[in-house]
Amino acid sequence: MPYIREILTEGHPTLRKVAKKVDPREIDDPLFQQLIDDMFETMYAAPGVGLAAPQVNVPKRLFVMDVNDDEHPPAVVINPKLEGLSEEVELREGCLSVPGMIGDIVRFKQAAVTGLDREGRKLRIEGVGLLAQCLQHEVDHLNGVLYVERAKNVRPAVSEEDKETAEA
Ligand code: GNR
Ligand code: NI
Repeated sequence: MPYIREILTEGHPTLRKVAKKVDPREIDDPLFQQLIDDMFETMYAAPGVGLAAPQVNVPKRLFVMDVNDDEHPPAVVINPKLEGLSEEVELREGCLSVPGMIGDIVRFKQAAVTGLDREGRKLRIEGVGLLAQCLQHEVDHLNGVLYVERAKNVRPAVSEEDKETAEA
């Protein structure tokens, strides 16, 4: 059964480390499949739209996401490679590992990742808006980067709109 894991917060060293590539042979290991299930469970409970493995203290290159739109079902991406596909825009962003805060950050408006799915098959996800933002945010986590070090005007989430960004 999946369980909710503890989400690390800013200051924990795992969040600042470059995560290790997943050996594709590990993907069908029941413990690895359990990790994926637990990451979804943890992300939905938070709630959040994405969660990277280092946030649950697993320094491996994978993340889960569910941006809740019709075109993009929930996904897990293993060993992602990011492509920026457009100009950059400034966006408001939050992170479960920096609770209650938001900031303004420059991101590609459109982006894609390629990688492997939970069965070890190749996958590509491309999109704009929150999906593109989330892809970039999660890949940053795998490189030991928190948005707060690249964002401007990091501040407590006060308005309802800010809180939505901070929480989901
Ligand atoms: O839930 C989340 N919401 C969010 C909002 C704007 C930009 C990025 C994100 S990702 C965040 C979840 C999280 O911290 N993933 O690592
Ligand atoms: Ni985050």
